[in-house]
Amino acid sequence: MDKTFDTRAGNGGETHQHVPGKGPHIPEGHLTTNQGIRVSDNQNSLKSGARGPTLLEDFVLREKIFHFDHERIPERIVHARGSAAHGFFELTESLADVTTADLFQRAGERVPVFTRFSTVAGGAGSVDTPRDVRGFAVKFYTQAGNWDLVGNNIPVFFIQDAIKFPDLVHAVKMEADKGYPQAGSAHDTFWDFASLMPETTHMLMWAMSDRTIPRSLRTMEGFGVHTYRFVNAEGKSTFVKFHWKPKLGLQSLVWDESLKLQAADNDYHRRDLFEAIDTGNFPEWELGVQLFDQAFADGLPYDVLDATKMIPEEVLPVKIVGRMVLDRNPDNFFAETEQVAYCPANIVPGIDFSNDPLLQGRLFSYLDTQLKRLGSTNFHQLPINAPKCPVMNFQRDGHMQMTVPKGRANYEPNSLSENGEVSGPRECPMTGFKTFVAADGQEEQGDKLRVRPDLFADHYSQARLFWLSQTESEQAHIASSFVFELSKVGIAAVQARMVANLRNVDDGLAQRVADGMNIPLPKKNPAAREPVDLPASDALSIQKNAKPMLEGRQFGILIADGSDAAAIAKVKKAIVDAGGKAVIVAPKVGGAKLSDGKDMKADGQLAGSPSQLYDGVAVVLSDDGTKALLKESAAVEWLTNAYVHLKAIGHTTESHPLLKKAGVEHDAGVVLLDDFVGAAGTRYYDREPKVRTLA
Ligand code: HDD
Repeated sequence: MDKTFDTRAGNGGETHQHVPGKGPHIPEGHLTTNQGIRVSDNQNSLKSGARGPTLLEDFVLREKIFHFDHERIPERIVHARGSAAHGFFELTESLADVTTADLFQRAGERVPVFTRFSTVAGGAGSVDTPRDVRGFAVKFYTQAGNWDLVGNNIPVFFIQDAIKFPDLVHAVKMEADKGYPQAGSAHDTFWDFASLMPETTHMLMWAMSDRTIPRSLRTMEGFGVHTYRFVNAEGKSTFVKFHWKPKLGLQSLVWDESLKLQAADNDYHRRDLFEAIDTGNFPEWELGVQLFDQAFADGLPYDVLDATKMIPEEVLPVKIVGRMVLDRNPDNFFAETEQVAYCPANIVPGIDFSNDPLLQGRLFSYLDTQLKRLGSTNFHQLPINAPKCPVMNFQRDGHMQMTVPKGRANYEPNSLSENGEVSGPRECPMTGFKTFVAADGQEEQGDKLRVRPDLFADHYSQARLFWLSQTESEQAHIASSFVFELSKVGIAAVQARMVANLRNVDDGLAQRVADGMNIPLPKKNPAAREPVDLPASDALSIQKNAKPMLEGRQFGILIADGSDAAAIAKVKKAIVDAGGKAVIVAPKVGGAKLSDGKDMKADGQLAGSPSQLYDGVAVVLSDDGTKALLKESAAVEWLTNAYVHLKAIGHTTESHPLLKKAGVEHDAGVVLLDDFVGAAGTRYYDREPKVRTLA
């Protein structure tokens, strides 16, 4: 026999006694195959002699490789990259007068939720901070069944009819021949499609705004987008639009920062969500509703069934009725975040669909895609998808049936009970789901036509409303985003066509975009329907609604050998007391020797912890520390980037030469260390004209 040696972990005893890093999540017991057979050796395949061929009979090896080979399932065609968390929804105000939906009856009651946020265009392994719409999907596990509110962080959509969805998605994803770009709309095919489809214009305005570069998943609004219906006990219907409002307020990145974050931390948003929950800083949103009736809808200058339109809060206030708190990270990314299957058709009694043609198409698409993705009609039995209320019906069998139905009764009605009476689960005419039917029966009647209602042809009024609602700085960001994206388009006719469309939104915007690319201002594209003037809405601006605060934000404190120990402790405490997170950054992760002779460990090494990871920075350097860091490009860039990303900078006077080398000029956001916390809760947008040319 060949000479052999034992390669099993530890001393080669039973592996369950020698699991490295054993923690609460590591299962106890013996290692087995999927058939429950104990495995004696998990390091070596079965061979004929130590240097001989591996044997086909090695079922332990074959099973392990077989299972591994099939670990991946098709990624979502859109929204492939996502991050999710468990939590609860708590009703704060009963809506019993307008809906029978069980979760909206009793104030104070909670239902569990699982919420997944996502980018749209990129693949599952792409980055977290491209310019992109974010998905905001909530599964409510109510006592009356699962309700999925599958929304986005923008209240309108690119297209009006589901029949255009495959075209939109083909255009925005990587180009068919090239396989790039990944996770971005700045390329020919997207803008070709967008410029040919003026109905995209309103959402393009949102997409080019800072809404699509959120600071955190915790600082995004969410919207159900479509008009839905509530139905009450009398069968009366009320239209409803759903809104999520983040407790931390709306916050966005600066475009240059979001680009640099793609290098600094691909998982910036995913990590932020996970760490916030892990440290007990539970993200929270308020749920709001806009409620209205048919007469109100008829009086609006836009159609509430058109998903490219929204109703400004100034026209119809958002009534807050509950809150959602995310307080538990998934235990397993694949089993939960990847296998969760949202579907707008998952709806509960008391809520109903409207005739929005985009929504109607979605009702088919999601169930269909889940079958492809999860491979079985029984995907609803997966723990993350299974309702938390009883499920009883006579649907049977299919791939991967996980339950074992008992008895002969697999049809309804049946009289197979012991006493011979009709038995088993029966319909519930009073409490079951009923589609809303208008009393006059008019709603759903009409000829069979492939047309759109008249008001759908107004593609520009709300795009203009959005533009006029922004601050000067926000308008400059929008114009510059158009310039950035269209500058990546190689077809001159597409650039011109897009600018020609923008002339219907605002001539000034179109001119700025044309100037930014240095192309002539094209003739205005004729509008399908002349836009009307709508009053601006302050609620649509991020900057006008900013909530300066340290809570939920993190701050980098740069130290080096010789830094003042007391000053570090003071600024750190002030940040933490104000609800922020303080992160010590030093040239070496082992730390620095401070003024008091003691060593302080760092949380991050300077070269690997650039300032784009933080909402504001404090520089606590001595003369010697400053001198040493003047030769460190990472330190200079740390400050330059914090400055051009419009962040607060707190500093010691000794740090001045470094600030100077980094090009930092004094303004309201560049302050001495003692004033840092007072300045750190916000960005300094009025600094921007000093640091970059905007369109
Ligand atoms: Fe969609 C996924 C949101 C229109 C077809 N969509 C998906 C997700 C979100 C949205 C958040 C990810 C859910 C998750 O985290 O798993 N989609 C929207 C919104 C829309 C919208 C807010 C417009 C108001 N979607 C839309 C249309 C269609 C689809 C018109 C098709 C006709 N969407 C899908 C899909 C996806 C999806 C292909 C991909 C993966 C999945 O469903 O589960 O079926």
